[in-house]
Amino acid sequence: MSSLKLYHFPISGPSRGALLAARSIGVPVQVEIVDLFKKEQLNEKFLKINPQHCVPTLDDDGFIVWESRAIACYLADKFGNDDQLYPKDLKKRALVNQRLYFDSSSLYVKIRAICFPILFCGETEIKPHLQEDLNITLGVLEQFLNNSTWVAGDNATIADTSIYASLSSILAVGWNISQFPNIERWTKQCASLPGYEENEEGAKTFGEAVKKNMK
Ligand SMILES: N[C@@H](CCC(=O)N[C@@H](CS)C(=O)NCC(=O)O)C(=O)O
Repeated sequence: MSSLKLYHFPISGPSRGALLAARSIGVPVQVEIVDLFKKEQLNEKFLKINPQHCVPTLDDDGFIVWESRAIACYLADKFGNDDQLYPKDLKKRALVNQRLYFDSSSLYVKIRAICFPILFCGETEIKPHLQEDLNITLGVLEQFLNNSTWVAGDNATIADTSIYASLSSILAVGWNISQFPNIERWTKQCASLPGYEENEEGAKTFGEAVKKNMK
């Protein structure tokens, strides 16, 4: 019997992104918590599994892969019941990939730039240029949703689970998205994603940890 283990920390947006994808795919994963606040990612045992010592990390019967979006793609390709979550059609897949890279290289990066210094470097305020930078990126997400129910088409894909996991972190900090009506509509829709509540719990803890350090 094969075993699928996800090394996970619920406060981490990328980690929640991989789990949210697994929940949508419907594949059972055994979740093993790596407590980043206790620096458990630096334990010798975990370093042997992932020398980059980050969560999420997937172990599929000895096959190890990390990077949340790579994990989501792998799980969807291997265990998806159909190709709705990660289309096989070249152009549809390219659009999902584009949104995944948008999250990985832009949205998540801007959110991290705001939250990391407050969580770990003693800062107590959000710098105005970082605030503006994130809102510019949210403007792009708003455009994706102009004529599209989900971020990459008419049904939810792993681009939605990834982007929602990122966005929910900053929403939990109290980010105002009232100037982005499409994003507001889409975030409400995301409540229908399997694993939504579990994601919200982790995002809430993340938001509280950031807010606790803010003036
Ligand atoms: N691009 C990676 C980011 C992973 C990442 O940075 N994980 C952080 C938590 S949000 C982590 O494990 N940090 C601990 C460390 O690097 O030692 C992904 O999407 O999986």
